[in-house]
Amino acid sequence: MPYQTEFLLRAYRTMKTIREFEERCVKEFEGGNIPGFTHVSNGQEAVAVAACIDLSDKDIIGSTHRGHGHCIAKGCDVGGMMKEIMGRATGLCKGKGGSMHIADIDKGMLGANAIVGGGPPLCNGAALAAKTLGTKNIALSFGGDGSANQGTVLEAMNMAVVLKLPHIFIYENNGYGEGTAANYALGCESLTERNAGFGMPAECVDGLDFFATYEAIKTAIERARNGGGPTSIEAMCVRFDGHFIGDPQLYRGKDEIKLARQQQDCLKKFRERVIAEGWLQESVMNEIDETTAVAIEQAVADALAAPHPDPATDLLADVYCSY
Ligand SMILES: Cc1ncc(C[n+]2csc(CCOP(=O)(O)OP(=O)(O)O)c2C)c(N)n1
Ligand SMILES: [Mg+2]
Repeated sequence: MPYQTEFLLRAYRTMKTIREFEERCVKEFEGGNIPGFTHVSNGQEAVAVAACIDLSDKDIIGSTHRGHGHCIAKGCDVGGMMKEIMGRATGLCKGKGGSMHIADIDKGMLGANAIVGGGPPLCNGAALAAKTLGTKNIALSFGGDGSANQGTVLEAMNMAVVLKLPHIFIYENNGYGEGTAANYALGCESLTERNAGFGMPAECVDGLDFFATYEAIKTAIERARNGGGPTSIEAMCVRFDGHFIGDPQLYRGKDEIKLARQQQDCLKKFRERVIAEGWLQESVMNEIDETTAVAIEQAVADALAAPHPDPATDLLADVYCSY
């Protein structure tokens, strides 16, 4: 068997946790328990988990506005995340960041980012620090197909090549940037070919296939750790929900979402593959489904019971530094 059982269980458990977390975020948002804007990543779980499963807490990731899955894959506590998203004082960022600003430096999670294309430049910094200090750690930035057209991102890719930085650029191509089709917004045929033009290895993978995505990213991580510089990986994937929760999605085909859930579900594909190969028993994955549902239920109950920040003491705390 090419993969250890513990690895496969961890991959499935993490993907399932993200799915359960995101589906629950939709429900809690609709119930009025989550303030602000929330972007969920259900459908894209395989990419987040394949990218982070081999990283240590000292490796850094930079995320996006659609970052819950990246946080969970990097090891952030789901209880602390749910509290954060609900704006509670005991959340990962004391309830002040919310869905789009979750960060957890102890886990190497540099931050979700409301600025599209904000992660790659920040990760260049983390990668340059790792290279300068000789730590062998790497940085990995996530971005969407839309972010790939941002000037900041193009500049970051060029700089990463010039400085030979241990930085992996992951592009989650879910077909849309807000309501604009990815292939309309891209000025050339292939994002991957364009990224290769910067002078780095660039690969396009089926982001619904955990194993294909994992193998491509594993090679990129090895290259980065061994001084081989950056890599671009475009992972083709599907967004099951709207751009944000509440998006009417009038720009999508009539049955597009229904068909995606039926035919392009990375969790279903993972289950089918591991059962067909005889790598995992179905009953074990069913047990994981049950324990995951219980864990998310608990995270929601705890978050709803958690205190809000106190404006009298917390409003300006951590806003200004004093020297
Ligand atoms: C610099 C900047 N420009 C525009 C926006 C508005 N905006 C938020 S999300 C988004 C689309 C991003 O698309 P993509 O990178 O494909 O990510 P996805 O939402 O599909 O995950 C845009 C344009 C922003 N937040 N920041
Ligand atoms: Mg997109």
